[in-house]
Amino acid sequence: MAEVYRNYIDGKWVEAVSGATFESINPANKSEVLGVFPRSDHRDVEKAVEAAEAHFDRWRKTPAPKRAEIFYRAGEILVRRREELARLMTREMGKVLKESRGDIQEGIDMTYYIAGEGRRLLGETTPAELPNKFAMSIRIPLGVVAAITPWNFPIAIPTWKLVPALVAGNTVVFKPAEDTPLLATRLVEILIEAGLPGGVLNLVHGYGEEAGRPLVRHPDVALVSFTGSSEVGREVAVACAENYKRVSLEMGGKNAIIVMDDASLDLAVDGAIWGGFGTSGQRCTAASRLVVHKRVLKEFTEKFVNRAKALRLGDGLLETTDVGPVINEAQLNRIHGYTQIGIKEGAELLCGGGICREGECAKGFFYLPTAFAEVDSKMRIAQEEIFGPTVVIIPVDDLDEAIEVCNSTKYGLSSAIYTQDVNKAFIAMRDIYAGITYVNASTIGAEVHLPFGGVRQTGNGHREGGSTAIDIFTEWKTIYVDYSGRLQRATIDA
Ligand code: UN1
Repeated sequence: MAEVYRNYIDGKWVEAVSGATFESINPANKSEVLGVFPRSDHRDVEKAVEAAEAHFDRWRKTPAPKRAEIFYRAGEILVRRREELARLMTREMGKVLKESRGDIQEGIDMTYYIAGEGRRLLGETTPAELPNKFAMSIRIPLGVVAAITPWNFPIAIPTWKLVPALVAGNTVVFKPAEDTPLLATRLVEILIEAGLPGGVLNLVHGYGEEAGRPLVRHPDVALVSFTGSSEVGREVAVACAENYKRVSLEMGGKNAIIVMDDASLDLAVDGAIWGGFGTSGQRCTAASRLVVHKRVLKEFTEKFVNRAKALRLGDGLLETTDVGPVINEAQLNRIHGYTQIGIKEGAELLCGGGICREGECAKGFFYLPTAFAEVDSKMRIAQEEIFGPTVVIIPVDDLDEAIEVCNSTKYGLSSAIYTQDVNKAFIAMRDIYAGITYVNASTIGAEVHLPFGGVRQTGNGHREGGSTAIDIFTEWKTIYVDYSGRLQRATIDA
């Protein structure tokens, strides 16, 4: 019997009001149920928002360095439990163990990094234009923050949102993806163990339509921080607009690696394999387009396809596995649907292109690493985010064309160029329109202390991580103190 888990509302572990539940299963082995979770609806959301609202005043008045101490302790617990959590992550989400370890490490890094903000949360002081007057700006929290997170980084991405929101003095209602509720529960348990007071962070499990939607629409939620698909992100933004709510969105990508004719090809192939098939391509930063100079197209393609074909699919817990399963059946079918679209569009299938049902793979949701050649940049497989192990190769004549192709989707998260020519590298850094550009490295591997996010339909102008993380979760307040003891009129008396 799988263990039954609960929501965490106002400092108590509680069932959903309806009593309904859903299961979390192992995508590498459908018959393994990791837990049973409350299938929450608007009633649970209302209780959670009410609790968060009730605790806001005390939490915001707790000195920020004190708030932050909790997160240093949480970081220590994460370090201690890294291996256990990584193994659990691989079972719940599927990615191979070394990537799960990386996910936890990213969560640790973000937790420590943002805990440091407890002793900064910097504002500005600047001279006033009038004598005997003081001017400064400070950051203030917003109130109740809704954090809605995806399944592909079950610990890292929640830390990107929860830690800065809480260190800045907000209270939070956390609605994690329904595919990875167990890891979300573990993270909340760790934060409680570290000393977070009940009600400051509330956890509501469930589906987007039933729990996410009422959370986003709740009038007492001040800010929604969402990571997920562009379709859902648009819906979130529209709902927030109706109530003048703050919203931070981190959505899709169709990231390109440009491979120039002077590139170190082996290095570029390494980057393309890692970026394209790591996490089974289920990263918003995945390298799903390879934009390759025609002079090296044949050699690059050969090397890339040989490597792709040699990747071993399987349970991510096994040392021998290179690529784990995809998250669920719906995604598996969606990915396969794109293979059929690619074939219909006239692209040449080089490898993969099918669901793997052999041996151990029959137990889970496995898709063969897939590559298409002869791809035109306008094809749907070159434009739409597949979120699976599917990579398209687009030939180009020169750097100008490569950059044009790179910039030709509605997204703009990550990008990369492989070249040995410093001039070309700098042109790419200047002209690729994206939130992140790598030179001689793949499109994945963002570090927590730099801004993370994208242009166009990838985001809405915010950046998680970096010094910019705090901007999402605070408002600016400008303060003037006049100590002259008389009426002084700015812009008039000065
Ligand atoms: C995501 O795919 O949603 O740079 C985030 C990377 C990771 C984060 C990815 N550090 O690929």
